[in-house]
Amino acid sequence: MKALLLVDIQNDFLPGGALEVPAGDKIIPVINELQNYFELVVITQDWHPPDHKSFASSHVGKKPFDVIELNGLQQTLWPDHCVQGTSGASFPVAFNTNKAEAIFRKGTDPEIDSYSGFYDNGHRKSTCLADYLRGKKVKEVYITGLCGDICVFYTAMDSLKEGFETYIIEDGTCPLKKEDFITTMQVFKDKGGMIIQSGSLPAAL
Ligand code: VGL
Ligand code: ZN
Repeated sequence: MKALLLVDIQNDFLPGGALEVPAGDKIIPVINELQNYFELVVITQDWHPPDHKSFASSHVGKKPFDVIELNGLQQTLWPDHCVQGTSGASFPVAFNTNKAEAIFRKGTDPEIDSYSGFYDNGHRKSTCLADYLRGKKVKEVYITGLCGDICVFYTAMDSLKEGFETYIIEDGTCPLKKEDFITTMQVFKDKGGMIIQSGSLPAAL
């Protein structure tokens, strides 16, 4: 069984959002089309409480993109984004979410960030996404979404660690920083990950 995992496609990561990914909205038609090729579609949603410690606003004298130590981990501070229940945390209207069987929320613990859809950044708590996929007999995981160099990358690395054959569909992702996408994708490939284009999928599946 193959699963399509749609990572953090939320208003705050689109142009005009609190943590906007340049041209992030370009992936939406690609992702809507891609879902036709998969029996199982799963979504992750960044879902922070308003006082999340990954927000610069939670630390006196800090500004977005400063780096601090948080509970033993290095933490980049972000603008407030994907706050539970806000329009920024919602899925864009153009994004078809009807086919998704499950939504895994992450980043809900105010003390720790969670870039991966599988675990928090300290690998301390699991979202049970891996168990869910194994329960559905999934062997191959295809990953798309935002941001390509952060949550897509960390989700893909955990997917490999969990033993899934893991693909990133490049034109179904978009990075916050292009140069970080190049370096992170090399790390992903070195660990056995595969990068493909959406156009090659219908034939490959
Ligand atoms: C993300 C930074 C902070 C992401 C989430 O979805 O890539 N990046 N929270
Ligand atoms: Zn976040």
